[in-house]
Amino acid sequence: MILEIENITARQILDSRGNPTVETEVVLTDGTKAAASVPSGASTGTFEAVELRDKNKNEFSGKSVYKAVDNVNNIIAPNLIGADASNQREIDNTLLEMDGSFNKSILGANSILSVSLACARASAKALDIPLYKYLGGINACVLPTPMMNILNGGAHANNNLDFQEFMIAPVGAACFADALRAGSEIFHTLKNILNEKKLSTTVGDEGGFAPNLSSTEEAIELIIKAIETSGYSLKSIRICLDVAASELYEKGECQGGFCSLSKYRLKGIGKTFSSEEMIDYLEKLVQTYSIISIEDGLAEDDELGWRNLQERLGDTCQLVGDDLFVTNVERLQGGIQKKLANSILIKPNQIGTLSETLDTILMAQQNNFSTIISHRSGETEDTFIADLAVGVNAGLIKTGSLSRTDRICKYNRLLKIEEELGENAKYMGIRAFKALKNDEDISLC
Ligand code: 2PG
Ligand code: MG
Repeated sequence: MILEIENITARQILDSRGNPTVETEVVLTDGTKAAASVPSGASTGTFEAVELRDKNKNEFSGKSVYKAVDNVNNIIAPNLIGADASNQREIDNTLLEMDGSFNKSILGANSILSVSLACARASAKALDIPLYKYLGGINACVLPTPMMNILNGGAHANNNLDFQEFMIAPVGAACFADALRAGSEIFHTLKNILNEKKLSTTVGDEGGFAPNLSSTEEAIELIIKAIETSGYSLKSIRICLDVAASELYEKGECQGGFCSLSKYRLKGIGKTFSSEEMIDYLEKLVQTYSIISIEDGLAEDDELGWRNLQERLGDTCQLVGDDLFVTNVERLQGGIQKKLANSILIKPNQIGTLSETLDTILMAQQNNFSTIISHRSGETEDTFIADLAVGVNAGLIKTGSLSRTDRICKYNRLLKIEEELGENAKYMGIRAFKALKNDEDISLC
């Protein structure tokens, strides 16, 4: 059966930050219509595929995406009309060939991804199969353990927290719905605690609170208080961090035979660390607070540092490459060979097509890396990543805090999927964190 593409049209819409992004609708000859929109990052990795923006200062501060929209409507669409939308590999290969660059800078990863995802969604709809099942078949059954970002800092907030994300993971929950309930309760308790301390309860880009605090430690201790006050144990709710260290990194420069050392500048706490000192600092945090996951603990360029970090903490903590791997199969392969990390963040718009995203996930899973399907800080109401997480049995998802619909819609989609799978749904809790030795018996309270 061929699911023939009749038409493809893109438009410019706004994301959760009010910035333009691309939405593409695919229409099949049987009348099926489906759309997909793409998110946008703030702390983007240097090696990500290119997000095409018009850079015309007079429109949306240079952020409009009319060119990307035009590329879909006038270059991509004519080449794909008549193609089989369910032949994802062929669709994606055609998109890659049409672009021809190594980083999708010609057509733009935003235009390419919107088409790639819309084709998958249209095919699922035409076949009357839920998207997660279309992507993963009868084996798609694992509901991801959510890593919920309840305190925002770094590039996602205008407070003084150096680290970007302070997350809670309900590893002791019996199912996804219970995990979400725990997250919501802790989020609201944290709000009360911040209120009592006369700290700000306004939220950052991913819906987590963004108060000014004196240190990373203070942020973690507030979260611990919120967990315990909500009646949960620190075994069942664990803390995860995204340092987003590329944002803190100042690479050493060489001039006239003299080289300055690379360093991490933590303005919030007024400290500057070498790579080694940064690792010492992270190790101390892991030991003090039983942190189970650190994303981008070091910068994308600090390869030697990553190797040392993995050697030091790789057996006790999930070490996640985000800017380091940018969902790129070649960068991941290098990272596996060099033993740089034990986990990868998966953001489809970092690489630009669904097929390439699936290739990277497969390589990670075959090499015992945990996979975390992730949103971007600028999101839309599109819930594709929720279905993707279940479709590939990723085990983990990162899609923000417990407020704002751009984040919550993904959680709500997962609730529905869990309901639909019924007894066949599996929630792995702590076992999704492959790097940890999970012999503990953990229940929620
Ligand atoms: C990250 C992401 C998502 P951004 O660093 O992991 O949380 O942020 O989309 O800004 O890159
Ligand atoms: Mg990150």
